[in-house]
Amino acid sequence: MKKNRLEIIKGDITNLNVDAIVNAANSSLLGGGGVDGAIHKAAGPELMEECEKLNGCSMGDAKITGGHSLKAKYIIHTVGPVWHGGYKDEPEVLASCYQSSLKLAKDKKIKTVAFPGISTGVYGFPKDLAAIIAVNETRRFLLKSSYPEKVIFVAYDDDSFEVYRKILKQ
Ligand code: AR6
Repeated sequence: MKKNRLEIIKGDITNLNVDAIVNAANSSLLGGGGVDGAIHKAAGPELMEECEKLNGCSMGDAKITGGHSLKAKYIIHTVGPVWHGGYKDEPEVLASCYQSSLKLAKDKKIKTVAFPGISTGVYGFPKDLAAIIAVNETRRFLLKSSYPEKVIFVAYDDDSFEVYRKILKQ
């Protein structure tokens, strides 16, 4: 796999000029705080109208909508696990979020997709373990698929950026 298919950016995912951004949603898909709130605010009220028709989403799964007022054409909504200490299959569920989201991107022939750190905010998943899972699952997926062409990991703060940087070096 070419190295440049993975990238890290520090900043706000809602501003990115990519084909799809991933939302760290909850199973209602009807909005919330954190990155979910920021995405709904930036995408505008039509996003909520579209989400209302989706009938929610299971943990570890993903659903796709339009990007509405965002630069991104699509939003992939995935529902991460709440961290309970690691003994409730949280790593496997998080891995499934990345696999399900990347599969949707592949099916739509999406070229560039940006992920926030799914579950690493209010859901409390440790950031370093989450980043290892994010990078490993993405590498595994890209080895067998030419879409998406590029995956961007969006770090919202310096600490998260450093965590991704170390893992991507390996
Ligand atoms: N751009 C990029 N990353 C962001 C942004 C942003 N604009 N805002 C926050 N982050 P969280 P979760 C980072 O809490 O843990 C919602 O209410 C943040 O620093 O948004 O999966 C949903 O509706 C953190 O690293 O999502 C669910 O109920 C990461 O995004 C619940 O929170 C995820 O933090 C999901 O919790």
